[in-house]
Amino acid sequence: MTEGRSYRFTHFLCREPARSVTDGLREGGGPNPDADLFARQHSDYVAALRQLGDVTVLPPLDAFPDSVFIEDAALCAAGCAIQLRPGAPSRFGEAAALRPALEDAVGDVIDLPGDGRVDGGDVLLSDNEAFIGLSARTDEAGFDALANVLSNLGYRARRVETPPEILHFKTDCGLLDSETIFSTRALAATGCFEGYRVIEAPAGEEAAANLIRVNDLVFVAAGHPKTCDLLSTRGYEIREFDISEAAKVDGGLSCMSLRFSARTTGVD
Ligand code: CIR
Repeated sequence: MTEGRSYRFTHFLCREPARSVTDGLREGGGPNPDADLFARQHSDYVAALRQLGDVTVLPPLDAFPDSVFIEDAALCAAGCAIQLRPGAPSRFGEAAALRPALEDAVGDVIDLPGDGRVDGGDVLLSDNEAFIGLSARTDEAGFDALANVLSNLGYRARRVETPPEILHFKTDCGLLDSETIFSTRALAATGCFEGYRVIEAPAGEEAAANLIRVNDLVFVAAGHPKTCDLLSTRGYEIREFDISEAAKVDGGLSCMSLRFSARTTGVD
Protein backbone atom coordinates (compact mmCIF):
# COMPACT_ATOMS: atom_id res chain seq x y z
CA MET A 1 0.00 0.00 0.00
CA THR A 2 1.35 3.41 -0.98
CA GLU A 3 0.86 6.28 1.46
CA GLY A 4 -1.30 8.85 -0.26
CA ARG A 5 -2.70 6.57 -2.95
CA SER A 6 -6.15 7.72 -1.96
CA TYR A 7 -5.56 11.26 -3.19
CA ARG A 8 -2.60 11.21 -5.58
CA PHE A 9 -3.80 10.88 -9.15
CA THR A 10 -2.38 11.15 -12.64
CA HIS A 11 -5.58 10.73 -14.67
CA PHE A 12 -9.17 11.89 -14.60
CA LEU A 13 -12.26 10.80 -16.51
CA CYS A 14 -15.19 13.20 -16.83
CA ARG A 15 -18.34 13.37 -18.91
CA GLU A 16 -19.78 16.56 -20.37
CA PRO A 17 -23.21 17.38 -18.98
CA ALA A 18 -26.01 16.51 -21.41
CA ARG A 19 -28.69 19.09 -22.27
CA SER A 20 -31.04 16.65 -20.56
CA VAL A 21 -29.32 17.37 -17.25
CA THR A 22 -32.37 19.55 -16.62
CA ASP A 23 -34.23 16.26 -16.04
CA GLY A 24 -31.67 15.05 -13.51
CA LEU A 25 -32.90 13.28 -10.40
CA ARG A 26 -33.31 15.38 -7.28
CA GLU A 27 -34.72 14.78 -3.86
CA GLY A 28 -37.58 17.03 -2.93
CA GLY A 29 -38.05 18.87 -6.23
CA GLY A 30 -36.50 22.28 -6.77
CA PRO A 31 -35.64 24.24 -9.91
CA ASN A 32 -34.00 22.82 -13.02
CA PRO A 33 -30.34 23.56 -13.52
CA ASP A 34 -29.45 25.92 -16.35
CA ALA A 35 -27.75 23.62 -18.87
CA ASP A 36 -25.49 26.34 -20.30
CA LEU A 37 -24.30 27.49 -16.90
CA PHE A 38 -23.81 23.87 -15.85
CA ALA A 39 -21.59 23.36 -18.92
CA ARG A 40 -19.49 26.43 -18.03
CA GLN A 41 -19.10 25.36 -14.42
CA HIS A 42 -18.16 21.87 -15.55
CA SER A 43 -15.53 23.34 -17.91
CA ASP A 44 -13.95 25.21 -15.00
CA TYR A 45 -13.78 21.99 -13.01
CA VAL A 46 -12.21 20.14 -15.95
CA ALA A 47 -9.72 22.96 -16.51
CA ALA A 48 -8.58 22.67 -12.90
CA LEU A 49 -8.10 18.92 -13.27
CA ARG A 50 -6.10 19.49 -16.46
CA GLN A 51 -3.54 21.38 -14.40
CA LEU A 52 -3.13 18.30 -12.23
CA GLY A 53 -3.03 15.44 -14.73
CA ASP A 54 -4.40 13.94 -17.94
CA VAL A 55 -8.12 14.48 -18.39
CA THR A 56 -10.38 12.58 -20.76
CA VAL A 57 -13.74 14.24 -21.27
CA LEU A 58 -16.37 11.91 -22.67
CA PRO A 59 -19.22 13.17 -24.86
CA PRO A 60 -22.59 13.94 -23.31
CA LEU A 61 -25.22 11.20 -23.13
CA ASP A 62 -28.65 12.71 -23.61
CA ALA A 63 -30.35 9.43 -22.77
CA PHE A 64 -28.91 9.67 -19.26
CA PRO A 65 -29.61 13.05 -17.64
CA ASP A 66 -27.41 12.23 -14.64
CA SER A 67 -24.46 10.83 -16.59
CA VAL A 68 -22.30 13.90 -15.86
CA PHE A 69 -22.09 12.38 -12.37
CA ILE A 70 -19.69 9.79 -13.71
CA GLU A 71 -18.44 8.69 -10.31
CA ASP A 72 -21.62 6.74 -9.61
CA ALA A 73 -21.14 4.27 -12.48
CA ALA A 74 -17.63 3.03 -11.65
CA LEU A 75 -14.96 2.94 -8.98
CA CYS A 76 -11.25 3.29 -9.67
CA ALA A 77 -8.94 1.60 -7.19
CA ALA A 78 -5.42 0.18 -7.27
CA GLY A 79 -5.00 0.62 -11.01
CA CYS A 80 -8.31 -1.09 -11.84
CA ALA A 81 -11.82 0.10 -12.61
CA ILE A 82 -14.83 -1.66 -11.18
CA GLN A 83 -17.97 -1.30 -13.27
CA LEU A 84 -20.72 -0.69 -10.72
CA ARG A 85 -24.47 -1.13 -10.87
CA PRO A 86 -26.09 2.22 -10.00
CA GLY A 87 -29.11 2.03 -7.76
CA ALA A 88 -31.48 4.44 -9.53
CA PRO A 89 -33.33 2.74 -12.43
CA SER A 90 -32.83 5.73 -14.74
CA ARG A 91 -29.06 5.50 -14.18
CA PHE A 92 -28.59 1.76 -14.56
CA GLY A 93 -27.49 1.97 -18.23
CA GLU A 94 -24.77 4.50 -17.47
CA ALA A 95 -22.39 1.78 -16.35
CA ALA A 96 -22.46 -0.16 -19.63
CA ALA A 97 -22.18 3.09 -21.58
CA LEU A 98 -19.05 3.95 -19.62
CA ARG A 99 -17.32 0.61 -20.03
CA PRO A 100 -15.45 1.21 -23.33
CA ALA A 101 -13.98 4.42 -21.93
CA LEU A 102 -12.93 2.61 -18.75
CA GLU A 103 -11.19 -0.03 -20.83
CA ASP A 104 -9.38 2.64 -22.86
CA ALA A 105 -8.43 4.83 -19.94
CA VAL A 106 -7.82 2.42 -17.09
CA GLY A 107 -7.28 -0.95 -18.77
CA ASP A 108 -8.36 -3.54 -16.22
CA VAL A 109 -12.13 -3.44 -15.75
CA ILE A 110 -13.81 -5.70 -13.21
CA ASP A 111 -17.57 -6.28 -13.24
CA LEU A 112 -19.28 -6.01 -9.90
CA PRO A 113 -20.35 -9.65 -9.37
CA GLY A 114 -23.95 -10.63 -8.64
CA ASP A 115 -26.94 -8.33 -8.91
CA GLY A 116 -26.49 -5.99 -5.96
CA ARG A 117 -26.48 -2.23 -6.41
CA VAL A 118 -23.71 0.25 -5.64
CA ASP A 119 -23.37 3.94 -6.52
CA GLY A 120 -19.78 5.18 -6.48
CA GLY A 121 -20.96 8.13 -4.42
CA ASP A 122 -21.36 5.71 -1.55
CA VAL A 123 -17.71 4.66 -1.55
CA LEU A 124 -14.93 6.60 0.12
CA LEU A 125 -11.43 5.19 -0.26
CA SER A 126 -8.62 5.85 2.17
CA ASP A 127 -5.20 4.34 1.51
CA ASN A 128 -6.17 0.88 2.68
CA GLU A 129 -9.84 1.02 3.59
CA ALA A 130 -13.08 1.38 1.67
CA PHE A 131 -15.96 2.96 3.51
CA ILE A 132 -19.09 1.68 1.78
CA GLY A 133 -22.30 3.39 2.78
CA LEU A 134 -25.57 1.52 2.55
CA SER A 135 -28.12 3.94 1.17
CA ALA A 136 -31.19 4.18 -1.02
CA ARG A 137 -28.78 3.45 -3.92
CA THR A 138 -26.39 0.90 -2.40
CA ASP A 139 -27.72 -2.36 -0.98
CA GLU A 140 -26.38 -5.24 1.12
CA ALA A 141 -25.72 -7.45 -1.89
CA GLY A 142 -23.80 -4.64 -3.53
CA PHE A 143 -21.80 -4.08 -0.36
CA ASP A 144 -20.87 -7.77 -0.14
CA ALA A 145 -19.84 -7.95 -3.78
CA LEU A 146 -17.79 -4.77 -3.70
CA ALA A 147 -16.15 -5.64 -0.39
CA ASN A 148 -15.01 -8.89 -1.93
CA VAL A 149 -13.58 -7.27 -5.06
CA LEU A 150 -11.84 -4.58 -3.04
CA SER A 151 -10.30 -7.05 -0.63
CA ASN A 152 -8.51 -8.60 -3.61
CA LEU A 153 -7.15 -5.13 -4.37
CA GLY A 154 -5.83 -4.58 -0.85
CA TYR A 155 -8.72 -2.66 0.73
CA ARG A 156 -10.55 -3.60 3.92
CA ALA A 157 -14.25 -2.76 3.60
CA ARG A 158 -16.02 -0.83 6.32
CA ARG A 159 -19.82 -1.10 6.24
CA VAL A 160 -21.57 2.16 7.08
CA GLU A 161 -25.27 2.85 7.51
CA THR A 162 -25.77 6.17 5.73
CA PRO A 163 -28.37 8.20 7.65
CA PRO A 164 -31.59 8.08 5.58
CA GLU A 165 -31.74 11.82 4.93
CA ILE A 166 -28.35 11.68 3.15
CA LEU A 167 -28.45 10.72 -0.57
CA HIS A 168 -24.97 9.28 -0.84
CA PHE A 169 -22.43 8.55 1.87
CA LYS A 170 -20.01 11.03 0.28
CA THR A 171 -22.67 13.72 0.10
CA ASP A 172 -21.62 14.32 3.69
CA CYS A 173 -17.88 13.58 3.77
CA GLY A 174 -14.61 13.70 1.88
CA LEU A 175 -11.03 12.61 2.40
CA LEU A 176 -8.49 15.31 3.27
CA ASP A 177 -5.44 13.08 3.58
CA SER A 178 -4.52 9.52 4.51
CA GLU A 179 -5.67 9.96 8.12
CA THR A 180 -8.15 12.81 7.97
CA ILE A 181 -11.79 13.01 6.90
CA PHE A 182 -13.95 16.10 6.56
CA SER A 183 -17.53 15.32 7.53
CA THR A 184 -20.81 16.82 8.57
CA ARG A 185 -21.40 16.62 12.27
CA ALA A 186 -24.45 14.40 11.64
CA LEU A 187 -22.47 11.76 9.77
CA ALA A 188 -19.46 11.88 12.08
CA ALA A 189 -21.80 11.42 15.06
CA THR A 190 -22.62 7.91 13.81
CA GLY A 191 -19.05 6.93 14.79
CA CYS A 192 -18.33 5.60 11.31
CA PHE A 193 -14.91 7.25 11.10
CA GLU A 194 -13.40 5.64 14.18
CA GLY A 195 -9.62 5.46 13.81
CA TYR A 196 -9.43 8.59 11.64
CA ARG A 197 -9.00 12.24 12.48
CA VAL A 198 -12.27 14.03 11.70
CA ILE A 199 -12.68 17.71 10.90
CA GLU A 200 -16.33 18.70 11.07
CA ALA A 201 -17.97 21.03 8.57
CA PRO A 202 -18.87 24.33 10.27
CA ALA A 203 -22.53 24.72 11.17
CA GLY A 204 -24.46 26.04 8.18
CA GLU A 205 -21.80 24.82 5.73
CA GLU A 206 -22.76 21.15 5.60
CA ALA A 207 -22.88 21.32 1.80
CA ALA A 208 -19.11 21.80 1.81
CA ALA A 209 -18.61 18.27 3.14
CA ASN A 210 -18.49 16.77 -0.33
CA LEU A 211 -14.98 18.04 -1.02
CA ILE A 212 -12.20 16.21 -2.82
CA ARG A 213 -8.50 16.08 -2.24
CA VAL A 214 -6.68 16.01 -5.58
CA ASN A 215 -2.92 15.83 -5.22
CA ASP A 216 -1.90 18.97 -3.30
CA LEU A 217 -5.24 20.74 -3.63
CA VAL A 218 -8.57 20.43 -1.86
CA PHE A 219 -11.54 21.22 -4.12
CA VAL A 220 -14.30 22.95 -2.13
CA ALA A 221 -17.71 24.14 -3.33
CA ALA A 222 -17.83 27.95 -3.41
CA GLY A 223 -19.87 29.81 -0.82
CA HIS A 224 -18.38 28.18 2.27
CA PRO A 225 -16.00 30.76 3.74
CA LYS A 226 -15.81 29.21 7.21
CA THR A 227 -14.78 25.88 5.70
CA CYS A 228 -12.10 27.55 3.59
CA ASP A 229 -10.73 29.40 6.63
CA LEU A 230 -10.77 26.28 8.75
CA LEU A 231 -9.00 24.13 6.19
CA SER A 232 -6.48 26.82 5.25
CA THR A 233 -5.61 27.19 8.92
CA ARG A 234 -4.98 23.45 9.03
CA GLY A 235 -2.54 23.80 6.12
CA TYR A 236 -4.66 22.61 3.21
CA GLU A 237 -4.48 24.45 -0.10
CA ILE A 238 -8.00 25.24 -1.24
CA ARG A 239 -9.47 25.69 -4.71
CA GLU A 240 -13.09 26.85 -4.84
CA PHE A 241 -15.62 25.91 -7.53
CA ASP A 242 -19.04 27.31 -8.27
CA ILE A 243 -21.19 24.21 -8.68
CA SER A 244 -24.59 25.83 -8.19
CA GLU A 245 -26.13 23.98 -11.14
CA ALA A 246 -24.87 20.51 -10.15
CA ALA A 247 -26.19 21.15 -6.65
CA LYS A 248 -29.70 21.67 -8.06
CA VAL A 249 -29.69 18.00 -9.05
CA ASP A 250 -27.97 16.82 -5.87
CA GLY A 251 -24.52 16.66 -7.45
CA GLY A 252 -21.25 17.70 -5.85
CA LEU A 253 -17.54 17.86 -6.55
CA SER A 254 -16.67 14.21 -6.13
CA CYS A 255 -19.26 12.86 -8.53
CA MET A 256 -18.08 14.78 -11.60
CA SER A 257 -14.85 12.81 -12.07
CA LEU A 258 -13.27 9.42 -11.77
CA ARG A 259 -9.78 9.88 -10.41
CA PHE A 260 -7.03 7.33 -10.81
CA SER A 261 -3.35 6.73 -11.39
CA ALA A 262 -1.87 4.96 -14.36
CA ARG A 263 -0.26 1.75 -13.18
CA THR A 264 2.97 2.51 -14.96
CA THR A 265 3.62 5.52 -12.75
CA GLY A 266 3.97 3.37 -9.67
CA VAL A 267 1.92 5.92 -7.77
CA ASP A 268 -1.11 3.74 -7.26
C1 CIR B 1 -28.66 11.41 -8.66
O1 CIR B 1 -29.62 11.59 -7.91
O2 CIR B 1 -28.24 10.29 -8.92
C2 CIR B 1 -28.00 12.61 -9.29
N1 CIR B 1 -28.97 13.60 -9.57
C3 CIR B 1 -26.94 13.16 -8.39
C4 CIR B 1 -25.82 12.19 -8.18
C5 CIR B 1 -24.74 12.76 -7.36
N2 CIR B 1 -23.71 11.80 -7.19
C6 CIR B 1 -22.92 11.74 -6.14
O3 CIR B 1 -23.04 12.51 -5.21
N3 CIR B 1 -21.99 10.78 -6.15
